[in-house]
Amino acid sequence: MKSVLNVFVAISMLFASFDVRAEKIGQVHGLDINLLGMPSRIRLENETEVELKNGEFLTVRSPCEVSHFVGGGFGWHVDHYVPPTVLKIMPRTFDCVLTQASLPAPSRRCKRKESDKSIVLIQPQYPHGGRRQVYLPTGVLNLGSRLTQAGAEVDFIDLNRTEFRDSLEVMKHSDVIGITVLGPPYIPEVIETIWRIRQAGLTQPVMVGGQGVSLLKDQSNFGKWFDGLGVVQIRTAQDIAGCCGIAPEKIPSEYEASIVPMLEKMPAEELRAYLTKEFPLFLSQGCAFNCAFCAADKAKKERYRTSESLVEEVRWICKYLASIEHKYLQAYLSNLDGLQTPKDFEEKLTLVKEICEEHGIVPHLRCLATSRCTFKACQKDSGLPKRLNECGLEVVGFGADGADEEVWVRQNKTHNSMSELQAAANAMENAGITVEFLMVFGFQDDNIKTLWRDFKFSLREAWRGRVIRPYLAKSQTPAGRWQIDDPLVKAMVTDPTLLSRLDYAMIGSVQTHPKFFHRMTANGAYLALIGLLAPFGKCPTRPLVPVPKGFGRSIAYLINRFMPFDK
Ligand code: B12
Ligand code: SF4
Repeated sequence: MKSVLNVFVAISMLFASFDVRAEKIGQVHGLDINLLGMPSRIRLENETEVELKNGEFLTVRSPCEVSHFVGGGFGWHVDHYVPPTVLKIMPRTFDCVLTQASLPAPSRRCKRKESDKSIVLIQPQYPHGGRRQVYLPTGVLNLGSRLTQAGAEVDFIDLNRTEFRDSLEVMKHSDVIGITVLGPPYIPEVIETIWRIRQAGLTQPVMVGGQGVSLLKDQSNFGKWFDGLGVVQIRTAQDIAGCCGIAPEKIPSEYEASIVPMLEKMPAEELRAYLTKEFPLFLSQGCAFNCAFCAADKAKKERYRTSESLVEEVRWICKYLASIEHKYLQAYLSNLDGLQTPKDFEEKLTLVKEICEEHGIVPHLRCLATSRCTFKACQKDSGLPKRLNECGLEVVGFGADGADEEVWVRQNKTHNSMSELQAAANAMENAGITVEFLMVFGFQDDNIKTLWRDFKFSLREAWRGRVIRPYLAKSQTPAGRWQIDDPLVKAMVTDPTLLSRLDYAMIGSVQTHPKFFHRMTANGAYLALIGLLAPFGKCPTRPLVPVPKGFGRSIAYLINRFMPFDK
């Protein structure tokens, strides 16, 4: 009888925010009324308000109201709340008296200010063809969690999911607006977004951060591109602190933060959209090598995030996936070279696997790696690939990038060797891991001979069962090789809309491949590879086309609109 009452109470509590008046309740078991990270707010008779975070409990002995936080970063909201399907009844007993008189739910559009600073972080729309790419923006969510931990009230808007005009209200109520730039192709889109924000009459400071702007070789470019928009370029945690008016020591580093505080604020349908397909899982940052064309956080020792932050994040995600009966966790690991620090890599993947197992979830993981470090790691420990595969590692992408020793020397990629590339690929395949070769080719100084060698290599490797990811090299890129005297660089500094042409999936244009014959041959090889391999499922890359200013604009726009996203 008692257990029936408990279940009744549990259900009443979960539905409590739906205008249901609950009866006076006697003794009940403690309930995880916060399951799935939807915090609950209890308002007691004496007007005291208590907020419960995931997994926290409260003994209530007087009448109270219960409301749930449903997210989107917009505040307390009741209407759209979908009760979680999993209900946990904890084995502890509490005295609990609950009455429900329905809190006046503050709307998403009119949030309550609970901390000194309110910040809204924005993921811009996908930059090509007016499309919307819904892909968990781990970087900006990681930042959001850091700021939340520092005491700010952080909202998040993904312009791939929310219309610009619908997000203005939230922006209006924020002290600072932050926009993320993943890479150079996003810069024109971000400039346009900020311009629209200013057009709408919003005057708050806008901070622009993310790897697309924080690692610029020539810092003066930022000022030129964002001139007159009232923005602050963010490169360091100090810059963030300064712009948000938060003491720097209050902001934890990205390595200590989990994205859980931001996930907790998301509405159910947003969580589902992001987490039931592949999402980026932050494990480490940094690569010890220094390839000339690469714009990543390179030439520095790889650094891993803390196990605590990883466990918190993965556990929350697994719990969520289990609750919606989704059986897989599909992640793209952030490592620039997964096998650079093999001990840490295995340790983190083991944690991921263990947590997944606890929740009946199967991990499907992919990462990038260098053949050098993979070869070395496998030589030292031949059982490593098998163990990684058992942890869920299913795909490894090696940067073959030209697959040509002459090109490797020019690109300072001499850690690659043909024999090690093959040995590393074989070691992975023998352990059941799919091998992908990333083929960045068509650099400015490539010639017909090197292009032909790249082409032959790709076909041969695809024939052997490997997946080829061709990309068209962009010899100048703002955070990589960026020679200020180069006319291409000068043109892009003057006209930032050209930066969208730096997308690796885009065919070469006059702005990236100025020599006619070189452009034709490089584009020809790129398109031919995709055309030959894609029908056999051996090439996931799809070409984007540059959008010209005049005639042809609509056609190019349309082509890009229908191109599958590059992941
Ligand atoms: C996952 C991923 C993706 C995902 C998208 C991820 C997403 N939306 O967040 C996908 C697969 C879609 C993707 C696409 C691309 N990517 Co990518 N991607 C990555 C990867 C592997 C992990 C990113 C990550 O989660 N990092 C971990 C988080 C914690 O770090 P973070 O993102 O840098 O965020 C921190 C800071 O930058 C900062 N920050 C971030 N945003 C903001 C915003 C504000 C306001 C502030 C203040 C601070 C701030 O705070 C965060 C920490 O708290 C990185 C490699 C890497 N190791 O970072 C490459 C990387 C970021 N990608 C890169 C590039 C170039 C691209 C493409 C442009 C490639 C292309 N096709 O040309 C495309 C994007 C265009 C397109 N067509 O989609 C480059 C960027 C280089 C550069 N400096 O410009 C990287 C470094 C890869 C590389 N080897 O060069 N990518
Ligand atoms: S291309 Fe790969 S190996 Fe080279 S510096 Fe960049 S991340 Fe490191």
